[in-house]
Amino acid sequence: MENDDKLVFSSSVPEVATVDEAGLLTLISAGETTITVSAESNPEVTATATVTVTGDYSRSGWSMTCSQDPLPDLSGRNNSLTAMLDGNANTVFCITRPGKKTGGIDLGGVDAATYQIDFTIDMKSVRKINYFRLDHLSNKGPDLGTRMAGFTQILGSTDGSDFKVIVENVNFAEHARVLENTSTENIAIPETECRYVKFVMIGIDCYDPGVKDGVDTNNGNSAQIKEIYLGCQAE
Ligand SMILES: [Ca+2]
Repeated sequence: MENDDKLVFSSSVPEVATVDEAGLLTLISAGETTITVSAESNPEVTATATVTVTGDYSRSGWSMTCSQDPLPDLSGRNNSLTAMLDGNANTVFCITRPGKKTGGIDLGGVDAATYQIDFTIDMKSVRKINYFRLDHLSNKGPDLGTRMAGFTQILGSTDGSDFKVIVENVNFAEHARVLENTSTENIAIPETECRYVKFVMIGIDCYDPGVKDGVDTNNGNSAQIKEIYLGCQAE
C-alpha cells in the first residue's frame, strides 16, 4: 500500500447503515451490517467491522395474516391487513372480540374464555427481535375498551410453518388502562431470530375491558391497533 493510496469503504447492508468516501457512517435503521475498508491499489487488503443499529425495524414491505377473515369493515378506520404496519395514524387494524358482534362478524356464540384469534407478521427476512410496541386507537375515553391488554403467546418462525414459543402470558393491561397512554412502552420479549412473529390471543383477558377510574366500561366490541412495531434494543 502506497502513501497516497485511497481507501474504499462499503457497507454490506446499506438499508442499515451507509458509509461515504471519507468513511463517515450514517445509521439508517435497525439491523446489522459489515463495513469493509480496502486499499484501492490492492483490494485484497481489507479490514472489516460489524455495526449493529438498534431500535425499531423499518416495516417497509412487511405483510400480515390474521385468523379472523374477512376482517370487519368498520367505518372510518380504513381497516386492512397492513393497517398497523403503515405508519399511518388514520388506518387501524380491527378485529371482533370473542363474545361480541361488530363489522359483520358475530362472535356472540363462541366460548369467549377459550376462543383463539391470532395474527402473524412477516418481516420478509430473519431478524433479531427483543421487543414489540403497540399504538392504541386513541386517548379518548370510549376507545379504552378497544385496546389490547396482552397476548397469550408470541411465537417466532424462520420458515412460516415451524413456530416456536418466544414468550407466554404477556400482560400490559395496567399500562393500557391509563387513558393518556396512546402507546405501550417497548415490551421486552426474549431475544429471538425469526422472520415471522405470531401473536396469539386466547380468551377475553387479552382485550382490555376499558377500565376507567376502577369501573369496567366493557364497551369494546372490537380490538383495534393503530400501529405495531418490532425491534431490537440493547439489553
Ligand atoms: Ca396505521
